[in-house]
Amino acid sequence: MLRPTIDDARLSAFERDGYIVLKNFFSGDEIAALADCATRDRRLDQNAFGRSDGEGGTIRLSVWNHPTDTIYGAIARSESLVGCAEALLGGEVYHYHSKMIMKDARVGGAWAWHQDYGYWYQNGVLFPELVSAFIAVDPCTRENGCVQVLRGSHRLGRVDHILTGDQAGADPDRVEEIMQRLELVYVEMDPGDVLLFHANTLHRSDQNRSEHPRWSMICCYNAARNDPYKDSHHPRYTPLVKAPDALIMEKAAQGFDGGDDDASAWLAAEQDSSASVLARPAATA
Ligand SMILES: O=C(O)CCC(=O)C(=O)O
Repeated sequence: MLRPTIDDARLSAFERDGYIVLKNFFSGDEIAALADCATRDRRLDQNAFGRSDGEGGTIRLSVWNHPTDTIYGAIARSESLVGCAEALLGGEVYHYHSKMIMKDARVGGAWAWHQDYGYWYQNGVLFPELVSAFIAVDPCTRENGCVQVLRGSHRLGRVDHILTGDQAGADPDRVEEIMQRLELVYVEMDPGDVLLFHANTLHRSDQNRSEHPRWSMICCYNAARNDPYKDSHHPRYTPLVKAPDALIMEKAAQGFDGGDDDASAWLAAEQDSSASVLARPAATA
């Protein structure tokens, strides 16, 4: 299939807005295979953890550092997707981690306004030269809590983040002011669409109170030249071996039954510590 690529117009849009949506990046077959594998994958479920959203809901997600020998790894290593990350970051990238956000119908939690670099800064990453590829597994709508972005917010630089519930969120006073000046965009997506966003783009999403799940897979890439100066729970530079896109359907055909689980691949809740080193706001009387 002919996938969208990063041409000059898209690169300019990304540089101006801090995000870009590539429609129909993954085919109907590929995304159906991903959805099928993910919903049947016991290991994804067993390794999932919850994070309180500070609004009475819980976010459920699974996180892994290295692309595994599965359909998830085939997607994260796919020549097309990695090619987009390279084009946006201007050079070689490596896999920083991937995650599945399982925002289930009626109970899926909200995400507070944040910049990913607000967390990753803590991990010894010196430049905000990272990009996240948010892959819609289900339709993402306003009703089921699609991602919202503040257009152009990547140009603010890094905003201070504080803990709310178990989540790090950007300083709310500052966000309130920023919202007066920047456009709020609800990024509604169809399955197979990909939202690529800059590490300093402010984004959030509402709880899912609808009858429809909103699962998504996010692959995060760091520029190879931006190797963190210290160890953290996410990897330092590790060469990324790109794979032909055709591997996605090959891996889908292998399914998830049997096979060895690489227990070290998954991150436990207590290891996902980018947020927890941040300060809580001072208690008020
Ligand atoms: O899934 C969402 O709605 C947002 C996810 C997100 O912001 C993140 O993983 O950093």
